[in-house]
Amino acid sequence: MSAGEVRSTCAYCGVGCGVLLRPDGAGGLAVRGDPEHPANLGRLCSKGTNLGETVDLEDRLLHPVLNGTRVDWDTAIETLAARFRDTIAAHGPDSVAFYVSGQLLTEDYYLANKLMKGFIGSANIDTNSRLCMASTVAGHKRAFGTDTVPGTYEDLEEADLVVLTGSNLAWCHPVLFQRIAAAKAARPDMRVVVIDPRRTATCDLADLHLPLAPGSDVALFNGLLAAIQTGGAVNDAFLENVDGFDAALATARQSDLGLTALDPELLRQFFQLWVRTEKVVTVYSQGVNQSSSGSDKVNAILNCHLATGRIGRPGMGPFSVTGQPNAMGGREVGGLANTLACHMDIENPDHRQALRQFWDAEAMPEKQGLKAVDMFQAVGRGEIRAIWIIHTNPAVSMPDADAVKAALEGCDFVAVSDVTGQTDTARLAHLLLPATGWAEKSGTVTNSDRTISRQRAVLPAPGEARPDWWQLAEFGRRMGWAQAFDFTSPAEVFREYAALSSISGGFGLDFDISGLQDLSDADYDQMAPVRWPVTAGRKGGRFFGDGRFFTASGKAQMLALTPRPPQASTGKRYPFRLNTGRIRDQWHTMTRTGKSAKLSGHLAEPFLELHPADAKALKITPSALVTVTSPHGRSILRALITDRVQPGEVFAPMHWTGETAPSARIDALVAPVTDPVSGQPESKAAVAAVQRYDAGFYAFAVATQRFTPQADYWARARTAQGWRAEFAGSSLPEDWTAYACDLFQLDGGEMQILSDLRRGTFRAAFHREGRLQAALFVAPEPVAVMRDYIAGLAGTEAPQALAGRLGADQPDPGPVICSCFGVGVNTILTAIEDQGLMSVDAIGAALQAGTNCGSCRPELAELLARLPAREAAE
Ligand SMILES: Nc1nc2c(c(=O)[nH]1)N[C@H]1C(S)=C(S)[C@@H](COP(=O)(O)OP(=O)(O)OC[C@H]3O[C@@H](n4cnc5c(=O)[nH]c(N)nc54)[C@H](O)[C@@H]3O)O[C@H]1N2
Ligand SMILES: Nc1nc2c(c(=O)[nH]1)N[C@H]1C(S)=C(S)[C@@H](COP(=O)(O)OP(=O)(O)OC[C@H]3O[C@@H](n4cnc5c(=O)[nH]c(N)nc54)[C@H](O)[C@@H]3O)O[C@H]1N2
Ligand code: SF4
Ligand SMILES: [Mo]
Repeated sequence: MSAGEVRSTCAYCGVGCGVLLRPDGAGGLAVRGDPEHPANLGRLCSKGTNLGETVDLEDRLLHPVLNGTRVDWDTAIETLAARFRDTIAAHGPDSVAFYVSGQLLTEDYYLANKLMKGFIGSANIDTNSRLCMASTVAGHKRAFGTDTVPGTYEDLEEADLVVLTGSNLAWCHPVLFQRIAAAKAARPDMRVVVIDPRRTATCDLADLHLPLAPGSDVALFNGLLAAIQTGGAVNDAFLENVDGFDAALATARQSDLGLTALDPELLRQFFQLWVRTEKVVTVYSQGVNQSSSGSDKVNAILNCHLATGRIGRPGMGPFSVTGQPNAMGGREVGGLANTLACHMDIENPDHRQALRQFWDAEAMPEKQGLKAVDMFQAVGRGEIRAIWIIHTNPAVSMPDADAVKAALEGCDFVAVSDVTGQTDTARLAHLLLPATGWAEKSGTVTNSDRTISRQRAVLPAPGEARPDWWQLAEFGRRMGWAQAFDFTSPAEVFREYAALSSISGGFGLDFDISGLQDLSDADYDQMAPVRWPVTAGRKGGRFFGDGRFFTASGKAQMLALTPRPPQASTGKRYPFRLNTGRIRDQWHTMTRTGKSAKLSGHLAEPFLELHPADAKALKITPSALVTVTSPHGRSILRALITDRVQPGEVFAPMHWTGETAPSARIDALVAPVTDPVSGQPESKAAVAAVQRYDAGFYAFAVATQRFTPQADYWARARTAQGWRAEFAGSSLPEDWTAYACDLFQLDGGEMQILSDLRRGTFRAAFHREGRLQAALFVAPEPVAVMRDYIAGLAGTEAPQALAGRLGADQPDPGPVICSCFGVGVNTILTAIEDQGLMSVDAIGAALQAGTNCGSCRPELAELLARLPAREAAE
């Protein structure tokens, strides 16, 4: 670390990479990976690398707003407390709710939970982790007695076989992917298997890819359990510590492997590899959790590790990777409606009593609160009359999102704490509370392997923004619980929390960080990353290698599991299985990554991955738009025709919103169907119909100022010089010139027009003081212009902008693959061809692509593989 740098943690995923931040004194931030952080050892992915592009104040919410009017904090918090107080007085504690987030810091989260469960006296606090980790939490608790991740990141490198199931690690946990890739390069005998209905970027590392039928994971892992037994890999000694083996095996044997729709030879190879390899780690994520059988999928995986005793020892174990930066911390503080703080149980009277005493709590619920889907349905029915939403955007990210929107529209009182007022959810709030953002706030987060890291404020709080923990503590004081919420710093909150964990340790539970309860403010300031548990006698390490579990009997539980298909069946009306998920360079609802031009260049538009055979049958041509309908909603997306998806299956990203592409809010199509055990929604297996969207026109536009097309379909993205948008409509405007003037709201300046009404094409460019302000390209078919090139012209002289492309001798670089150096796909393909490049490293040497953060390396490998008769070498 050099002078002027501050250690912190990346804002995004659960890998929890350490970053070194250097403020430039003008609001900007230089970011690099922390070589000493155990999660990343200096690496960062494209999102972490470009954090500096997301901290400007554009679109920030800078003061509280009540019913559209700016108010001071005193009025804001008093209103919030009064509305909650009155609602509770009239309708009881269960008529209010908090909906929070796995992106809150531990200190924020702890206070939210303490408020609701200890003082309001309801358990109506749930979190977006319900949409994310709930099935894993349920699976862990059923098998282990507690929600414990047994292993550590080092296991991924020490394993001889890494199985990645329902995880697109290359895009969603890129630094872990890079760590595995490096381990495999060093030890080529290491094997990687990817289990995913889609062929993802992660498959570039795979020795085997199993494109299983959506939702068929239980059948697959049941088959594996049976193969473990026939293959002689059952660990009888370890089974002394496990209950339920016989029943689990008997049920597994009856389960039909045909449900996976996998080639028997592929199954044989996978089973053989797993059975024969002692050091195996099974990594799983949302393809497992987000399912109506999510908890069973988790237990089916755990069954195999328990039967073989491959758990909690170096290089072995099941490994649930967490999504959000503090998804793990949220589970620890008891942020879910069915848990208590420090992994204690709401149904356990001893746990409740101990917590009540520790908090000197006024009122404690005895039963679970409403889980996310039920919570918003209760809002819709008017049973929950006041809700405070903190650090999450449910009007976009919840299933049946239009119903969630309608529920919030009809709710008596909605408060939203966010860094921006420009989200689909914030627009529905009566009260908006400005939160300090990632680089402006301090606290702790816990990553996927139980490592607690400090996040540190390096930029001043803008305007009147206040940290989430402060908002919660102040609310608690205004509610009349002055002593219980008398916190003046995150360090004080952390000490109380660490002290509380000694109680759960006393109950013999896993989560115990009592060794950190006496940290001074200075110690907390300096705190280095540390893996829990942290007690007088123990620091970090793995769980369960010793065969001791946290169930009443002390033994692990294997479960007998019967496969269930996704809840909705495809049929004549909705023939497609709609899968949803993430792309490499955007984070969820894009409120932060969407500000970065570099990140927005990778995939600038929402899309639907569709198999070529289906596209052909539906007469959908490349780059056409498609209408996707489900029983719950409708959307319009760009067709991306690819054999990465199977026939009958389609995939759409979850990121676009009313702010960026209103017709692409994909959760409007997802049914509010949940896993019966965990309450986690089935976000990966909706049903849908797909049709060609009959566009009367297609358009592409760039401008230096933000603009919003009026059209059936539009998608807007940031560029280095301004904004770009794709749009399309079924009917043509009467006058394109008037439309263009209206669109860009430019007055004055010069306008150049190139219009061929017979062919339906129209082009306009607006210059002011010799610089291009805006340009519009319209055509009856998807507009063929060099998009990145035109986007780069905004703000320059650009006399030939209307040509839409470089001269014939200058090729189109194509869409960006490497966001760090802005290298386009065509540039890479041409270099591969012309220079005979044979490896990802050779591409890096020739073009720099892939040599900084490395997030695009899987895509570079795929480009190499695309060219016939070549061996792609990573
Ligand atoms: N770039 C980026 N990274 C992120 C995030 C982000 O928004 N952007 N978000 C973070 C968060 S909060 C999370 S939770 C993680 C999520 O990380 P991942 O879970 O890796 O990401 P997803 O794309 O949601 O889904 C993973 C895969 O599950 C597959 N899948 C679908 N159905 C099934 C099935 O039935 N069985 C199996 N085995 N697989 C299936 C999908 O095809 C998809 O490729 O990512 C984190 N990292
Ligand atoms: N169809 C489908 N839906 C899904 C998923 C899927 O795979 N498919 N995945 C689900 C999963 S795993 C997840 S985790 C969710 C994520 O979904 P959300 O949590 O709804 O998505 P985010 O965009 O991360 O929302 C975070 C919000 O917090 C704001 N914010 C940023 N920093 C701060 C801060 O410091 N304080 C406060 N108060 N606010 C801040 C941001 O501006 C943003 O509005 O989506 C779920 N929904
Ligand atoms: S892998 Fe990328 S997004 Fe995740 S914590 Fe590391 S740098 Fe941040
Ligand atoms: Mo998540």
